[in-house]
This record gives sequence, structure tokens and C-alpha cells, in this order.
Amino acid sequence: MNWRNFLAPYSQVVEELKVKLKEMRSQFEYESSHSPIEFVTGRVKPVSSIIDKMNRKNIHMEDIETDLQDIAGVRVVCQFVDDIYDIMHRLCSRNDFEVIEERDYINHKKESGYRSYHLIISYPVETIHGERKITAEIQIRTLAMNFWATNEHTLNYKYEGRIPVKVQDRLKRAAEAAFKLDEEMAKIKDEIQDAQRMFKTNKQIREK
Ligand code: 0O2
Repeated sequence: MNWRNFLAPYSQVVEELKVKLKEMRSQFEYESSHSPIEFVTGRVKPVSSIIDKMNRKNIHMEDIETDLQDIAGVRVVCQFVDDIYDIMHRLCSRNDFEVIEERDYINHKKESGYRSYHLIISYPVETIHGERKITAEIQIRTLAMNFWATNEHTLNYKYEGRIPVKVQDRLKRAAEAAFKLDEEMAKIKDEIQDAQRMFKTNKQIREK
């Protein structure tokens, strides 16, 4: 398997999506005081993780393009839960890719405690051999959900996917605490956004 050639279009998709999502963020910043996008990241899944996941899910090489949907992955991190749905609706109505599946792990959290909104998309990339449709995953989550998922991911790595039950229980409690934080912040969203508007106006005055 020539992984470099295989992954090249996936890498192109990640770069193009990052540019487009960051551009959305800039546009929000020009046009309003609040951007629902805090930051955007992206990565191509490392070959070792691809192979691990293929073994774990019994995916054969010939099915990799259809069955492994997160080889190209981008993440949009938001301040508030409402922002996630705002971004999701905007992405679903775009014409430059097709949303083929939605996974709402916010209303349907995972057993681990994981929360996030996933869009699986089919993204057309231009290659020197013509257009190719590449499957990619867009994860949309709040800062609190991201904090939890990043820590849980690290622990999964440390324990090679077998986190001790005691730690799993703590993680589940932490996931609920993170969600409670999101709920509490939602209640003072208007106050926070007022403060952001004031801060932006004062900054503009100072910079004139
Ligand atoms: P990495 O290292 O981020 O690439 P499955 O792997 O079976 O749970 P599936 O069917 O591949 O899930 O799709 P799904 O549910 O959309 O999950 C894909 C990605 O979502 C995962 O990729 C993680 O990035 C994230 N994710 C899903 N569940 C969890 C979770 O319980 N905890 C954390 N921290 N992240 C999760 P990978 O390949 O697992 O990892």
C-alpha cells in the first residue's frame, strides 16, 4: 500500500476545509460581534491509527474509502451549544459538499460520556486525474466538550483503550460537569456577548 499517494487527496480535503471554515470565522468577525466559531483544527488520521481502526472494526482494504469515514477530519470548536447547531445548519446548506450523515452525540451522548455533533460529508476535490469525491468528518463541539474529549482521548491512549472502570466513572461525571457548565454559560450568553461587543468597540476606538 502506497500510503503517501492514498492519503494525498485526504490531506487536500483537510487543507481546503480548514481554509473555508476559518474564512467563515473571519466573516462572522467582520460582520458581527459574535463569532460562533472559536477555532478550527484539522488532521489526516495517522497510518498507525488507520490500521488500528481497520483491525478493530474488521474493515478490509477494498472498503476503506467507504467504511473509514474519518481519515480526513476537521473540528470546529464553539463557545456555546447553540453555536454548534448554527454552524451545523450553515454547513448543511452549503453547495460545495454533500452531507451524507449526521450524528448527534449531544442529544444522544456516547456511553463514554462523549458529546459532539458529527457531519459526514462527501467532498469533491480536483486532482490531476480529475474530480474525486472524498469522505470526511466534521466534528462540531463546545470548548467544554473539547476539553473533556481531549483528556479522555489521552487517557484512552495511555490505557490502550482499556481505561480502568474507576477512571471511566470519573470521566462520566466530568462529562456531566462539562455539560452543566455549557448549560450555565448558555443562561448568561447575552451578558457574555454584551461584554464581547463592549470589548470589541473599545478595542476599535483604541486602534483608531
Ligand atoms: P481519533 O484519534 O480522533 O481519530 P467509533 O470509533 O466506533 O467510536 P466511528 O463509527 O468511527 O466511531 O465514528 P464516530 O462515532 O463518528 O467517531 C469518530 C471519531 O469521533 C473518533 O475517532 C473520535 O475522534 C471521536 N470520538 C467518538 N467517540 C469518542 C469518545 O468516546 N471519546 C473521544 N475522546 N472521542 C470520540 P477515533 O478514530 O476514535 O480517534
